[in-house]
Amino acid sequence: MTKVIKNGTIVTHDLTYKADVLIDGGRIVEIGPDLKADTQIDATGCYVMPGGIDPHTHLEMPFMGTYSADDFDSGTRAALAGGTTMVVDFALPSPGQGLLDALKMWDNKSTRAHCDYSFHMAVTWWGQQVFDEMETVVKERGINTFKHFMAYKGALMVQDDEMYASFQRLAELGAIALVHAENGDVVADLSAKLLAEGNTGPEGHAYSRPPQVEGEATNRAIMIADMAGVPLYVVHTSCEDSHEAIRRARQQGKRVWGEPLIQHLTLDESEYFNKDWDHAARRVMSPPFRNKQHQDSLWAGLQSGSLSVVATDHCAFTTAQKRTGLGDFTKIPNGTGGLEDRMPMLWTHGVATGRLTMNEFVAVTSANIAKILNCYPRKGAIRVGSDADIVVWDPEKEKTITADKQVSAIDYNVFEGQQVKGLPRFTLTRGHVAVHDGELRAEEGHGQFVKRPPKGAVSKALSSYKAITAPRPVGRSGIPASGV
Ligand code: DUC
Ligand code: ZN
Ligand code: ZN
Ligand code: ZN
Repeated sequence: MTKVIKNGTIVTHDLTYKADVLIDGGRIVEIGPDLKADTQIDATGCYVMPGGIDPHTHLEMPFMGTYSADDFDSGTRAALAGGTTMVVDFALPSPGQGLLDALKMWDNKSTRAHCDYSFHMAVTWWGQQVFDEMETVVKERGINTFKHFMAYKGALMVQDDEMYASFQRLAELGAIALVHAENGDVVADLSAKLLAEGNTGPEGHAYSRPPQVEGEATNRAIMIADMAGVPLYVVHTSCEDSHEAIRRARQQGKRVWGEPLIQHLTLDESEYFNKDWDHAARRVMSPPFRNKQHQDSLWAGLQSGSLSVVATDHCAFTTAQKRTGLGDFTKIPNGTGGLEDRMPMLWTHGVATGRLTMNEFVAVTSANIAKILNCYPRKGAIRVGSDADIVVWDPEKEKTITADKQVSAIDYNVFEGQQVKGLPRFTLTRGHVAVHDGELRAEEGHGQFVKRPPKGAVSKALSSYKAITAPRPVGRSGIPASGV
């Protein structure tokens, strides 16, 4: 059964033009005028864009004594409802657990996915097993991105020597290092002091994670990545302090990318001072929301290209789950939703305000992500041969965001009451019409795993220092970092 999308304007990261799109077998097979097919999708008045890719989600993740409430069923349905056709989730070994063992758990959870997906692998501890299994993860499983938590002391956090050893291993494998960049030692100390002084409410969360803890960790990660010779992707860049470090590194020729979240672009720290405990706690995430100057910095980064992608860090908890932190902000599960709202919110606050062009919108919601993560042009493109992951975007369609009507399994929405203009009329996942005139017709299990092979070595930044004559460093567990 062939399908054709007719009468729309194709918008990709580099081009805007009128043409029909012919789909067969889940792929785009022809682009041009007057194409015919078995069924027709009317895109009159709409933009035909690559479906969004959210490079940062946590679906059904064990975290802070509970599990995030959206799983691969509700999470990927929410994604499709908002025009996102691929998510990249984090496979998270518990400390001591093997990478391949953790991957099995994520393989099982993801069988329910309604749209395509991939995984990043988290490195939550370091040892011979992790070192060895990394090769299989990269070469056999097609996962080329490994995340390191510089925060969550006593749980997920890795030390600098572990991070350095891991980064060198990734450099050998041609993979990319990801970091959650916050100084976990400082956060732990500030948190303890705040609690001791009686600051137990959600605003304590924001006070315990000032922009400096993020700026410091981002700078440190950039320097360690440079010494190891590995490209670096900084997740949830939320402030100027971190953005500045990324900007500088990029100017120096280093392969460093920054990922602001839609939440940090559109919500600010005043949310934590709301007198309603539930309101504030529902918005507790790490890093926390910042002030207007930091928001302006993030928008400027997207405009100038110093920041590359917009994600959600979708990690949704119900109000009941959040309430485990009543009386102690350090026990509020960290995370907010956003999968369904990222595209409409970014369009409304970015494109409709003139801050981003439509092509830049496509770049930061799909094409750049696909390029960095190495699944372009299968994803992130409207090209012959690309997967038919397409959103038919109606710039005139409006709604008010409300938890009552959302797909996500939680009982509130951090964007509650926001008016958005610009929504999917149709969303196609590998040719299957999952959103039809705004109505959701997703299919459980339709989603497939997307392999992302390593890109290979990158050329060295001209200005970067490399300790060529120094002895090869040894990881904390005594593993020679050279990999032999
Ligand atoms: N931050 C969150 O808010 N939740 C999940 C993990 C993270 O880093
Ligand atoms: Zn994180
Ligand atoms: Zn995250
Ligand atoms: Zn189908």
